[in-house]
Amino acid sequence: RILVIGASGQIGVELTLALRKIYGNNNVVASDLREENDLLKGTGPYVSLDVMNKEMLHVQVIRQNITQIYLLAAILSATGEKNPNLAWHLNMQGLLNVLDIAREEKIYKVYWPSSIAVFGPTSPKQNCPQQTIIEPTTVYGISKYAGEFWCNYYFQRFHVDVRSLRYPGLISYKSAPGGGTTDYAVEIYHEALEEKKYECFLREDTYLPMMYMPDAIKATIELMEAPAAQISVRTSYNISAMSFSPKEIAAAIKNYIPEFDISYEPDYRQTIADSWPQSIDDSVARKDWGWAHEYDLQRMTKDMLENLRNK
Ligand code: VAH
Repeated sequence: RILVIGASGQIGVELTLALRKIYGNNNVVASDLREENDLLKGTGPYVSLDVMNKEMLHVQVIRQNITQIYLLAAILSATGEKNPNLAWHLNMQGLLNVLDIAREEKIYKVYWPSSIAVFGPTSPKQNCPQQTIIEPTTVYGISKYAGEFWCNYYFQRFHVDVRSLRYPGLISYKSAPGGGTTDYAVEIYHEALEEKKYECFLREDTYLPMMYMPDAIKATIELMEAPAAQISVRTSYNISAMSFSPKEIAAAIKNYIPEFDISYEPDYRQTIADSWPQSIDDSVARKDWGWAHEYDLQRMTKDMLENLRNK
């Protein structure tokens, strides 16, 4: 059975629903510190779980007959800069608790997301490669990069089959994002529909690597289902779909809501965004396990606005 930790978060809700569709509702146990997200209610088992409580986590893994763990609980880049110690402690200890239990209980597979936030100002800005100079300047990026090496260590030393993806900024309509620098790209759709205007916390020309949630979920499932022999990267794979700026996403929205107006008030998150690459080279993931994205900015915008209107 699969345990999803952080199941009520932006990725967790959609990943839990996708996994339940594939493996059966009762075979996917959703868990979070927070209460069950409404979209999950009635779709399968839910347990309250604090990933920082290693003993409780271990009890649940045994009691629920868990054979795979997806660890999504984390503090993201913007929130992390306000709470550096908590971000480091949760992001790092949460992963170490899961990896150690996976080793002890011989868990079949573990998934843990990294992020393009591992890259820093000294990494190439365009087509940032899988391996390059990587000097993160946010606590979130530091914790994700350190986590990548722990994943590789547990694979090499203890043969834990842990797999990871460096997600770009993720955009979705089913559940709210959780304190990231790329959250503007989600907020802008809601505000465009509700207020016909949006005050963006990044400069209009801030290009960032982004991906629509259906592509991120597809990549996660495909990575986890790929034969182990095809996995050549045991830190974390670059994956990418598109890059755009606030100006470009605003223009895409204007095609549907002509009166939509955007203004710009950069805040502390501008410094974080400026430290990241503008585009990512994901050729290793495409070569190793056939990764290919399906959504570009236009197709995502159409889908986002249609679904938010129906909500
Ligand atoms: C964040 N959404 O903004 C996350 C992600 C690349 C961005 O890691 O922190």
